Amino acid sequence: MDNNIQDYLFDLQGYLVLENAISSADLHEMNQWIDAHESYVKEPWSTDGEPKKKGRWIGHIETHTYNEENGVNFQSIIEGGPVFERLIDHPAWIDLVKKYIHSSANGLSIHENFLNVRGPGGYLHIHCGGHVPLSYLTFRQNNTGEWMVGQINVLMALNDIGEGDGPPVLIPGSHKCTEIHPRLEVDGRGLIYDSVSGKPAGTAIAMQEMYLKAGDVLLFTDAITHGSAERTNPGYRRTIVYRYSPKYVRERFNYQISEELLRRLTPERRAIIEPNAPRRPPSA
Ligand SMILES: O=C(O)CCC(=O)C(=O)O
Ligand SMILES: [Fe+2]
Repeated sequence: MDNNIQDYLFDLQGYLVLENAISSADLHEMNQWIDAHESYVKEPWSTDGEPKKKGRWIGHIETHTYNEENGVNFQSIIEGGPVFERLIDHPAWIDLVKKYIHSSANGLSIHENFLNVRGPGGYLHIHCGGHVPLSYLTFRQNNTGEWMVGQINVLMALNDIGEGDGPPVLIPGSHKCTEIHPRLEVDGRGLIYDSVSGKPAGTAIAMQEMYLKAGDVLLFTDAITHGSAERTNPGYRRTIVYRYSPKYVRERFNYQISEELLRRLTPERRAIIEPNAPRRPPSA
C-alpha cells in the first residue's frame, strides 16, 4: 500500500491490516510448536499442592492468563526458537513500527510478547480508548503533530479467524475519542479495562469484528478501544501478540532473557530485546 495512504489510514482508524505478512513455512513451524505443547493448553496451570494456580514453565516460557476466559498465554514466546525470533524485526511490519513509535527519538523495545490459544467460550473484555491517561497510550506529539505512538500491538493470526472464532474487535478511530465508551463508564469515570460487566468486548456498541486469514497481521495502537468477541465455534484460536514501545517502556513482567537467546540474537534484534545492556562493575 502507498505510504501516504497507510499513514492516513493508521492516523484515522488507529489500526492497519497487513495481509499475508507471515510466510506459510513460518506459520507451519509455529503451529507445530503449539501442537507439540497441546498438553499445556489442556492443563495450563500447576498448583504444587497450594490453592493458588501457578503458571507452568517450558524452558524460559511461562503459561499465563489475565483472566481465565482469555485462554492461555505463552509468555516470552521469543524464547521458543528461531521462528519466534524472526518476528522481532519482521520485515512486514518493523519499518511501520519504527516510524510510528518514532524510534529515531524514542528507541524501540518490546513491552510484552506472547502466544495465545483460546477455546470455546473464550473472549476479552473491552479496554482502552482515547479517555485513558496511560503514559504509553500517546499517539502524536501534541505541538508538532509528529508520530509518537506509545504502544503498537502486532497481533498475528496463526489460523483463520472468522465469524464465531472469537475475532479481535475494535472501534475504528476511538484512540482519538474523548467521550468514554458507555461500557467503560462507571459513576461518570472512565475505566481502562471493563472489570464489571462480565460481557465479551464483541457485544459492546460500535465494535467491529476484525476477521483475519492465517498469516495476516492486525497492527493497532493500544489506545484504541478494543478486546475480542466470544469464541462460539469449536476448536482454538491461535494468535501471537508482540507489543512494541519506546525503549523507555519497561518489559511488562520483567521476564529475564536467557543467556542462550541473548547470544543468539542478531545485533538488530538484541537492540530491541535489550535496549540498555546491564551495567555492572568489572568484578560482578
Ligand atoms: O485477543 C484479542 O483478540 C485482542 C488482544 C488484545 O487486546 C491486545 O493484544 O491488546
Ligand atoms: Fe488489548
